[in-house]
Amino acid sequence: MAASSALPGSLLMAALMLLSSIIQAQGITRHYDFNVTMANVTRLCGSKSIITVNGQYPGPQLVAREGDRVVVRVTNHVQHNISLHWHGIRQLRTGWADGPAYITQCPIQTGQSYVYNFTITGQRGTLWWHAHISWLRATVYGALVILPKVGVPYPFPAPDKEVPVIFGEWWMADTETIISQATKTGGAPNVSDAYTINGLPGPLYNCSAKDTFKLKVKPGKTYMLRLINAALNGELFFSIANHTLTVVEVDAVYVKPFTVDTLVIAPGQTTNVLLKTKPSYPGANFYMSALPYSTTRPGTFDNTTVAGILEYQCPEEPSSSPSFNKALPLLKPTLPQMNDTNFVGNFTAKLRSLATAQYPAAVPQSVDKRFFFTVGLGTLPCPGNASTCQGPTNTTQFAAAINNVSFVLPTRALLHSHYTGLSSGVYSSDFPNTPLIPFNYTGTPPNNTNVATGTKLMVLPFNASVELVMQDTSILGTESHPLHLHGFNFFVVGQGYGNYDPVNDPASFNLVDPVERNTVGVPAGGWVAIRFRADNPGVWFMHCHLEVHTTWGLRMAWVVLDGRLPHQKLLPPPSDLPKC
Ligand SMILES: *[C@@H]1O[C@H](CO)[C@@H](O)[C@H](O)[C@H]1NC(C)=O
Ligand SMILES: *[C@@H]1O[C@H](CO)[C@@H](O)[C@H](O)[C@H]1NC(C)=O
Ligand SMILES: *[C@@H]1O[C@H](CO)[C@@H](O)[C@H](O)[C@H]1NC(C)=O
Ligand SMILES: *[C@@H]1O[C@H](CO)[C@@H](O)[C@H](O)[C@H]1NC(C)=O
Ligand SMILES: *[C@@H]1O[C@H](CO)[C@@H](O)[C@H](O)[C@H]1NC(C)=O
Ligand SMILES: *[C@@H]1O[C@H](CO)[C@@H](O)[C@H](O)[C@H]1NC(C)=O
Ligand SMILES: *[C@@H]1O[C@H](CO)[C@@H](O)[C@H](O)[C@H]1NC(C)=O
Ligand SMILES: *[C@@H]1O[C@H](CO)[C@@H](O)[C@H](O)[C@H]1NC(C)=O
Ligand SMILES: *[C@@H]1O[C@H](CO)[C@@H](O)[C@H](O)[C@H]1NC(C)=O
Ligand SMILES: *[C@@H]1O[C@H](CO)[C@@H](O)[C@H](O)[C@H]1NC(C)=O
Ligand SMILES: *[C@@H]1O[C@H](CO)[C@@H](O)[C@H](O)[C@H]1NC(C)=O
Ligand SMILES: *[C@@H]1O[C@H](CO)[C@@H](O)[C@H](O)[C@H]1NC(C)=O
Ligand SMILES: [Cu+2]
Repeated sequence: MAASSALPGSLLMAALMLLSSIIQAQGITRHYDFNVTMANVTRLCGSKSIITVNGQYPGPQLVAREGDRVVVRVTNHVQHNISLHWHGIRQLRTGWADGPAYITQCPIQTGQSYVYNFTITGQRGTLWWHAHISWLRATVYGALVILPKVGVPYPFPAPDKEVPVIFGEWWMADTETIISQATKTGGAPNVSDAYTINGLPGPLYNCSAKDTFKLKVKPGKTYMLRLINAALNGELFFSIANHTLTVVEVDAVYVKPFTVDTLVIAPGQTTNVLLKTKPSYPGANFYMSALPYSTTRPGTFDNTTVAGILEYQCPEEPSSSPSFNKALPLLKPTLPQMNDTNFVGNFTAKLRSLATAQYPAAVPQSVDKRFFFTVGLGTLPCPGNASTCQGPTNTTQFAAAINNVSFVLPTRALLHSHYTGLSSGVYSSDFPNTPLIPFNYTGTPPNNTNVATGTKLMVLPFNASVELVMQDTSILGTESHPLHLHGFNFFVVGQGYGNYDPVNDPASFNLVDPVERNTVGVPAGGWVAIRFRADNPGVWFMHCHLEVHTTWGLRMAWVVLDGRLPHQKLLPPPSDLPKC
């Protein structure tokens, strides 16, 4: 082809590419159709009818780019009420699409549809979506992958392949029966029978070897694992035998890379890691394993181990050949003891924001509103009589609270009540700033462990700079609580063990490059300090992401008021918003 005729063509091509990158920079709309349906799934030699999206378990992966609009039409074909939450999505001014039932919306009832409509602004990485009503997220969850804008590279070497690795929890029995039984007896719900990787329990359980996640890899490559902890109650240690993991991102925010043998991931958290495979065929297979981190009594949590297999493809065999690798030695990782709180503290202390010009850490340097919340367990009078009560004593049931308030879900949605100014009889705006009765939070627990119940919210003016210290308590035992805040990312500026010291501890706060995330573990017997800017008007749920604690009341909500300018106000509700 002559140069003279090629020139206009390539100019046209360049113009088209420029045009498409402009369109891409503004984002496109991604449509998804989510039918909530029942499906029969067999695990551990037992078949069970579960709630799913589109019959898939785990649910479909949602992929978008930073800047895109996501429109998900959810239709409920099952007998249970449902709502879906896009975990970690900021939902700027679109709280109506956030999802927690009775907080930002009424549930989608049988036969109804609701369209979740939101944009992804200033976020890229791994998040996830899950049901946000009762315990339905046990089976209703999936990955939410946010790619960077077109032409924007990762701030680390591009991986050869990206793979979602979602941890879950499997019960042989129906999870709705489990939690309603526990609520009736006041006792702790039955623990799960297995942990899962991408829905598969793996070879260490009875009758489960065929349900094993296998990651087939080639030597000398880099894989990015998008780790998501979708387990209901299990905070997890994760490791791959004879391989290291380089952490590059958590909760859809890049971090300064660091390399570990074992990492910790709490329910609600996501972590992207780079896995470099060995330079040549190693002649072995490797377990990737996860087991729980818990400081509670044995028997009160699922203490089993889930394993998947990292399988190198044999260089002599085509990748489609039957599993040649079966006869090879299988190497297992060494995981910490299940109660190794020091390991968890050391790991979380390594997390740091990138804090570069392109990815700055916008840590609030001054504070307008300061709060101190205790988070932990407590008791309430048992719902049954002493002969049927299965709580911590024969007259008390398990409960959990923030600043002694065990949060009761309303029967109407909080966001709509706030928006319409009809909060009376739905919620009150008197959530306490600090515990009403201070005590030695991590010392001998008080004699009266009963908590108060209520639907109390904390009101924040638009754009307030907030510092919140969350303190674990020793009432019924110290425990790590992964607290998740909807509508915001926050910076983890400090953490420590024992009681928070408001005089001396702030001196060690990191206001330069603290990690930015949406779910943070309040250390067992310790405290964590976070900062965020209340720049997103709406009603935002904050709760422990251990589902058992949320059920017991370890939850509350913030009301962030509208600002004065038009773009600082909550948008009006969509016309199909479910009613209750
Ligand atoms: C959802 O259900 C509708 C009606 O039953 C059907 O037309 C549609 O194809 C389904 N979508 C998916 C993704 O299964
Ligand atoms: C699940 O299995 C039961 C019992 O075999 C059957 O009646 C039902 O139709 C199945 N459900 C689905 C969604 O396949
Ligand atoms: C989603 O929201 C945008 C902005 O409000 C609106 O223009 C669009 O029509 C909505 N899409 C759907 C399917 O509701
Ligand atoms: C929970 O465990 C108890 C004790 O093992 C058992 O009696 C009960 O049936 C279990 N509940 C469910 C829903 O399986
Ligand atoms: C795996 O690690 C063990 C312990 O460090 C070492 O002895 C062994 O040679 C390694 N094997 C492979 C195949 O990398
Ligand atoms: C798990 O807990 C059960 C019940 O308390 C106990 O019998 C078992 O030894 C524990 N297993 C491990 C691996 O800790
Ligand atoms: C952790 O558990 C082990 C084994 O049960 C026990 O020996 C050890 O004292 C526990 N450590 C802590 C810090 O509780
Ligand atoms: C945690 O870090 C401290 C100080 O660096 C070290 O002494 C300790 O051994 C570490 N603990 C664990 C479990 O890694
Ligand atoms: C309840 O517990 C108390 C104190 O532990 C004991 O005296 C009483 O007999 C128990 N009652 C029943 C019905 O188990
Ligand atoms: C709180 O309890 C802890 C653990 O028993 C103890 O070490 C500490 O001295 C107590 N603090 C105060 C202020 O009493
Ligand atoms: C609990 O009650 C006992 C007996 O009344 C009292 O001696 C003790 O100080 C109380 N403990 C606390 C932590 O209030
Ligand atoms: C579904 O939600 C509505 C509205 O809150 C409620 O009235 C109804 O009882 C719920 N249905 C079920 C089956 O839980
Ligand atoms: Cu908790």
